[in-house]
Amino acid sequence: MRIDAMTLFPDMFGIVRDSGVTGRAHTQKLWSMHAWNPRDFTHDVHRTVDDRPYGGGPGMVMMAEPLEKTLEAIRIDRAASDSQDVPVVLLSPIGKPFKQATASRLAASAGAIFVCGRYEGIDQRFIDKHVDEQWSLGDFVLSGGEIAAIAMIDAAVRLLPGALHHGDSSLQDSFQDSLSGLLDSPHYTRPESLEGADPIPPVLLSGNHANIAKWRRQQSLMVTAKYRPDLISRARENGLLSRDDERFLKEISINSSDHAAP
Ligand code: 4FN
Repeated sequence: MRIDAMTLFPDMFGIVRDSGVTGRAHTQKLWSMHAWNPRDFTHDVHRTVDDRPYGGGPGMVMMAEPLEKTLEAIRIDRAASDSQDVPVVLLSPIGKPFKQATASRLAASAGAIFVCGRYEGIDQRFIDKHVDEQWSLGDFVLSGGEIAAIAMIDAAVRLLPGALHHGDSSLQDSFQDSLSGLLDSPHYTRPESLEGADPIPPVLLSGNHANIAKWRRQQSLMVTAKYRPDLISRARENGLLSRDDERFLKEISINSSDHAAP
């Protein structure tokens, strides 16, 4: 997978290229990261990439031309190596919500070209001509698309085969799509006793792996039902809940309701 990003702050992408799981995957050449600065595709002495909005108003708008030249350079560079065509993705609050399934699709693909906006936004003509998809992380104001792009790249790269050395631990993580669709159970590590904290659930020290698996599943169901009941409904719709799961959910919903027997 090859990721290209158009950004006025290419150094920001060092975070995902060089750290942790994604950094190791990059060293292993499981993916590559190319950050391109539209400022490098200007010709005036000030290296201008923005201008005042037509119609007036506050702030500045990213000009189409430096972005078009950057995109052209990316396409030439991609053609010189793998040549696969990939979508141009704009990170934008009007975009489709980025989900775990979106991360899986990206990870299974040849990559993407991310356009990271700054200032008040981008000349609409560049978007209309060149952008294939718009993705969003959610409804909040960012000062640029970079942090959103970095989050999405992280979510995709960790899914690449071989990215997680401890093979199946991604399968146990929260939100691993369609495997359970449930939140993770709590984790504990040494020391066995911690001042002022409850003891570690004894089942985890029992060495009985069937009981441990059952406890973890029930914890997942409990945490999910409490904090993200929407994910329980979704897991049910996707056929991811067993009859044991349903029995357990019924049990905890009865025990947690306030209706005492008359
Ligand atoms: N943001 C809203 C409405 C209108 C604008 C914004 C906003 C960065 C270039 C876009 C924001 C949030 C989630 C990219 C927000 C995201 C961005 C994202 C983003 C600078 C223009 C801008 C929804 C809060 C009402 C700034 C809300 N996921 N504009 O933040 O790129 O990907």
